[in-house]
Amino acid sequence: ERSTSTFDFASYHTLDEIYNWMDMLVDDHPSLVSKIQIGQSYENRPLYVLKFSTGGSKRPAIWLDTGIHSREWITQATGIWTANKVTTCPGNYGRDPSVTAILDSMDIFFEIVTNPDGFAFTHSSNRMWRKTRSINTGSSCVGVDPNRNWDAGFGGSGSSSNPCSETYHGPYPHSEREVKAIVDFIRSHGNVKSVISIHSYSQMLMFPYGYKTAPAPDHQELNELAKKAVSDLAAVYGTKYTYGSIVDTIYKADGTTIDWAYDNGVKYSFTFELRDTGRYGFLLPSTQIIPTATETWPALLDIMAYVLEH
Ligand code: ING
Ligand code: ZN
Repeated sequence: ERSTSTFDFASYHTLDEIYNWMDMLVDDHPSLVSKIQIGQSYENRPLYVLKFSTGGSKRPAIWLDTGIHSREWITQATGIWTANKVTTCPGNYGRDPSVTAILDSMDIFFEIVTNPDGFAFTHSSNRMWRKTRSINTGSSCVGVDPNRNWDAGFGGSGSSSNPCSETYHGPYPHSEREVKAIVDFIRSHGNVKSVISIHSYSQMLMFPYGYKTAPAPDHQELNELAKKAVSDLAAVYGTKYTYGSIVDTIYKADGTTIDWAYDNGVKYSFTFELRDTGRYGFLLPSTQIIPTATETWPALLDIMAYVLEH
């Protein structure tokens, strides 16, 4: 591959292919996109973030992550399509008025392969791997759930203390390098206004809280924005999403990304569960990559445009 114009967005790709594609994207759009490394994974893979920026310093920022659960392949694939969308006409910076307005005032940080060790393992050994690949002292079971490892209700009943569980919270908050790298990045940046963390599957758009049933102080506002976003998503192909707080919409979940973000001052914190509702689940056919990404785009734009205005 020498150029992003020949990359196959309708197929699932390996980690090496995705990391090579990132370099092509930066090479093709150097005034808009750069690649930063925010840390290293447990197995010492680089943790890369694409930065979309038209200038300034520490502009208000949107954080997006896909693939924190490695088996949720539709999310990394949607991430690739979306990052490309921001740079390629139509609908890109300089052509789409809402993308242009967003990037005239804000930066977007996009971590596409948030759990690279797990992702490599889904290709090499076990397609259904979800967690990190950390070795757990005193257990033969590997990995921590990186969506239970954040310091927001850490260790509660919506997570497991058993290292063999798919929802093992880990030995202490932010024990996972993949999580700590994001915590350190968001803290040191200091001007992140929105965190959007993308999972699959279930077709849901959720906001805090997951660790408690009490509504978030901004519940009503977040609910209205989620309602608009799922409506605009459904307008594309009729795909129905439910929405609401995590605890009301899916289940009690402790130590999640967006609860940590919200409790650390990021008001517009959302999490998507992309297609489908279970027919294929994590094994969503690659024919659905472009339709999934296409319908998700207006929902993402709704959130980003709203953050710009508030
Ligand atoms: N489900 C999510 C999980 O981590 C979720 C649901 C997402 C809860 C975001 C809280 C926040 O259990 C999947 N499929 O990962
Ligand atoms: Zn997930």
